[in-house]
Amino acid sequence: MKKFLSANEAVAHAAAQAGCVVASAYPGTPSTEILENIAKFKDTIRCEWAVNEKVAVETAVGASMAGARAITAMKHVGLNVAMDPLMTFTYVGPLGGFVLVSADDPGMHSSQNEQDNRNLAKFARALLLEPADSQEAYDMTIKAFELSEKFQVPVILRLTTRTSHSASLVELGDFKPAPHPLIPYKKNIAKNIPVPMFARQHRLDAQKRTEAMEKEANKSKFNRIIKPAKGVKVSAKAKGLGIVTSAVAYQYVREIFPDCQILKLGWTNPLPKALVSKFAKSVKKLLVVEELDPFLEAQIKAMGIKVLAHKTELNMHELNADRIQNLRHELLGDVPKAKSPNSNTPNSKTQTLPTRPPVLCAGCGHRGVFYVLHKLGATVTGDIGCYTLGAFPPLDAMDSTICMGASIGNAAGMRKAGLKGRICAVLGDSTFFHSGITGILSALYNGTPVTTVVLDNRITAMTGHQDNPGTGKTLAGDSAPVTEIGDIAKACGYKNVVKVSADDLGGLEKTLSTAMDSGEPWLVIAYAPCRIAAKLTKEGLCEVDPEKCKACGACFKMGCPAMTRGKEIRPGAFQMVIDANQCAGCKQCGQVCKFGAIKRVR
Ligand SMILES: Cc1ncc(C[n+]2csc(CCOP(=O)(O)OP(=O)(O)O)c2C)c(N)n1
Ligand code: SF4
Ligand code: SF4
Ligand code: SF4
Repeated sequence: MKKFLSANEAVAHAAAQAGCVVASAYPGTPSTEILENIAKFKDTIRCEWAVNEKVAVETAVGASMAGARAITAMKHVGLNVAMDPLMTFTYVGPLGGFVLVSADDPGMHSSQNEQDNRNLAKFARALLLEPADSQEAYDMTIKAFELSEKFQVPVILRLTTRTSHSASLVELGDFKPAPHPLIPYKKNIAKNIPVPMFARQHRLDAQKRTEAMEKEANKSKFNRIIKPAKGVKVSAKAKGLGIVTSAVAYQYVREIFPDCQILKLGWTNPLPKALVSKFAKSVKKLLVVEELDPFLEAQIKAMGIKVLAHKTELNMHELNADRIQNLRHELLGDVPKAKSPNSNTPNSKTQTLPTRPPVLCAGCGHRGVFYVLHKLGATVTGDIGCYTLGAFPPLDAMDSTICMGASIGNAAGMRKAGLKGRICAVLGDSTFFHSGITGILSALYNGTPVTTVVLDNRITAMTGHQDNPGTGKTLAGDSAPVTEIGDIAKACGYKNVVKVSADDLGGLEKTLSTAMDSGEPWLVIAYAPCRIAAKLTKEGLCEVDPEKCKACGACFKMGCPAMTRGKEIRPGAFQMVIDANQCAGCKQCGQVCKFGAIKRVR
């Protein structure tokens, strides 16, 4: 059976085919659809959204320790959150096959950094597989469960945005999803409790295991030498050039260097050194082409093998065929320079195209909070979610964004450092559950007077509206207990816990100014459901009365995309007109207009 699948979908199919029993993940682009697609196999796989990546990994670890095949998935930065259990689980080792999918984001299409998680796989002494397309994602995931059980090692499958989200034909073979039989569980404290006397032995075992894995990597079908196809004319300048490559970089190399020998690596940690040496000896010159860090190149050079140097920058941002063509132009000079390097690097010529900056949706409840924080002149430590868009003009109300959950610690640190004035931490409900609770607890415990605003829209909006402990629903659509953020804050010991409608600008201004000026810790819940998730995009409609609009421009400071410029009634002064197709009728703009020009008409 053949299906047209993205690599994310292929991983889900493979997990089902391999008999995976438990899947736990936390959403994050580009990995989110992996669990969403695994959920389609809920008859055979128990799957759930965890509150963060650490818990997701710990759940999969528990399932593996109980003898079941388990999978977990996350975006690259999610692995930072999950490194603690992973680093020790590589010592303890799985019982049931354990696969962790790390979806990296070269070029930062939707991330705050582009870390190359191959480094983390090596650091953790995990086995690393790097598919170059959906078929490989499928084949490697199935094999990953086997390898994990054979070597008792966590296997990391590293996807990137390009592979995660592009679709190609996948041969699924005899596709019959069924749970793999459990490996019988036996209590074994020497294995599962790495106190120092056991952990020292685990460390030695990990070394031996790495050597055994390397032996097998040298023979693996995922690592293979590819000769130029029959009939391909070998350019005189390309003769004797061999290229080592992996993952999606292989696709660009195959396109631009069809006349060269290629060592395509799919199993990259531990590195199949014998195979690399053999390949290096068979060619006159060796080039390494890989996306992001010189992960393979540094190890190959450390083996004493000479690698061709070049000036073309490859170790930053996403690769593409044009960048590899420029590399060939530099090294061989037998192709022209790419005319328009279709890349997303900051200096790319494509940047001359007009950009359309991302904005909060019309009627989004986050808008009013940022409008008010700007008005109150607060220093705002932000977090990651749709609300990060509050940083941009005209709202211009965020000073920092580091990583999920960082807002509260950042605000506390600023306060401790003696920064004067109003300071406020802002984060979403999903982020609060992910890693905000520890932040408020710490601020309270240490008596730091931080005001924290939780933008409670009852959904994980930014990654595509996933459920979380506040929504009352699980991934499978079953009902779940609703966790109230205010109850958590009160249980932590907060005296000042207030819930305000995020659409009520007056109420927000009063509450936030009182909170920030009080010298005490406050938790303010700004509540308004995400209009897209709750399908409230046509809840109502507001209109501007042209007789009353004085073109003062105040409402434009809200940056709602439903607002457009109307008639110019004085030079440079435009009336506001509401686009009826976009307006959600939230009435926020009406609260800003001093002339009563904006009315809700429906
Ligand atoms: C460690 C980590 N995991 C996952 C993500 C992906 N991600 C970005 S924002 C976000 C959550 C957004 O939900 P919420 O805080 O409720 O804000 P909303 O988008 O709903 O406004 C997630 C999961 C990330 N950036 N970092
Ligand atoms: S998706 Fe929801 S939370 Fe995100 S900007 Fe739109 S309305 Fe706001
Ligand atoms: S705030 Fe009122 S008067 Fe000013 S531009 Fe907007 S609608 Fe017109
Ligand atoms: S009421 Fe105003 S702020 Fe709300 S969606 Fe309509 S135009 Fe935008």
